Amino acid sequence: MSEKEKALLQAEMNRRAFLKKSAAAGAAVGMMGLGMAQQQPTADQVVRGKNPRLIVLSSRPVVLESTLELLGSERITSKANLFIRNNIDLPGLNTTEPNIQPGWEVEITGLIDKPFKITVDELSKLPQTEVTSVLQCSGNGRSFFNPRPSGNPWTYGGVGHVTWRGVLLKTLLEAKGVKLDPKARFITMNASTQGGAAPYEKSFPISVMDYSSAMLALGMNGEPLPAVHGGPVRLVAAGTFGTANVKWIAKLEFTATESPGNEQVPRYRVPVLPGVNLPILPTQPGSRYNYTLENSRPNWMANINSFILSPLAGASVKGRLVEIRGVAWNDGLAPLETVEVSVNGGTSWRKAIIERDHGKFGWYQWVSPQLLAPGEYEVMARATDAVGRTQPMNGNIWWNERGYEWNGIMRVKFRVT
Ligand SMILES: Nc1nc2c(c(=O)[nH]1)N[C@H]1C(S)=C(S)[C@@H](COP(=O)(O)O)O[C@H]1N2
Ligand SMILES: [Mo]
Repeated sequence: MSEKEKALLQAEMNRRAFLKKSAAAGAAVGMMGLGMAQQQPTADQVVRGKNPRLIVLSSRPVVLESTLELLGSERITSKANLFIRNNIDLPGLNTTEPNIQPGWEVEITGLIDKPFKITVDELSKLPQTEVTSVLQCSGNGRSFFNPRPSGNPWTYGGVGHVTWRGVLLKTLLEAKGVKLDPKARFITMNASTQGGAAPYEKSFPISVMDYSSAMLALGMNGEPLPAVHGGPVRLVAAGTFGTANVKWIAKLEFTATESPGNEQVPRYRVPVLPGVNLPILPTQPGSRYNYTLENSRPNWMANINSFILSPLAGASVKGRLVEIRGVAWNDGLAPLETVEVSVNGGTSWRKAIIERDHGKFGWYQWVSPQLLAPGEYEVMARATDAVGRTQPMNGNIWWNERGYEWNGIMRVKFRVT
């Protein structure tokens, strides 16, 4: 991280600490019966059942950020600790309780021979599939871009590791004996507009049915899908960024082209040069870009990333044997091959031990035992997959106007005593 990035991060941390403090002070004042108009609510006040330690980036629409500490405290992110990113809130669903609506209908239409509607109750009777995957907002890490793009100032907590259960789209089409028109190239999804909610429309290439276990998910972590995470039914395509994993799904349309809606373009896209094989076309930091369907691509497959979850920044740990721990993942299209750890500013790297994986779409847990004398350290981690995709030392090489898809190498300063 450059001095400038560090200063930005520090300023953000100070701002958050201040917001937290003033929220606590506000609550105390409230309890004394004095009331306070401008208090910042805590996460559990914004969404019932959430951990109050989540960071409230916005209370309307709801945007809650998790923390590295919470992510490191469990193998599967619990519904209390999972981040939330709503562009549009559905009224009455700000709770982690299930949204029991067996009669909720999903319309399947567009370029298929037999359009149909199916209820949640019928879906629950079809064969169910489970998949553990990383759900991540494509804006996660945005705060580390320099200059900082506008948008929610996520640091690392716009991500979680979740087990979904639902009906694969392939299974659904097969069960219904439905055939796709060869002109169908995209799946365009619409969220419910119940309660007067604004429309939310997103497209995926149709191939997510094959490579991403695209499903209509009814369950999360062994329970019915929490209302705030899309219950009773959401689209989940493992290995993709969060944005097209449409919650409260009402319609799924097979289309020849991407949705022209605002959520598809200009939002949730990164610059590309057609025909040039780069994940993101590097643009001048701070510059503007006129996003079209042709000169950009949507955030879909997640890029490779790794987080250090222990020690946390600023921690004091006992030497000499220090276990550095973390997680790493990619889009599931190629196996993750190595996670390397450096404790000397990148001069030398040592392979971490991959302790456990959770299937190709989940995250891998890794550990790197290091013998460290007392002193100050900065540790870095870098994941690489079998097709050579890896994380840049300087994540800012992918600077893009809207601040998507950050995967710069993480650096953590801590002390060994
Ligand atoms: N209906 C609907 N689906 C949505 C969104 C939304 O605003 N409305 N936000 C998307 C974005 S940008 C993200 S990152 C994920 C977040 O999922 P979560 O809130 O369950 O964590 O939901 C996606 N699906
Ligand atoms: Mo997102």
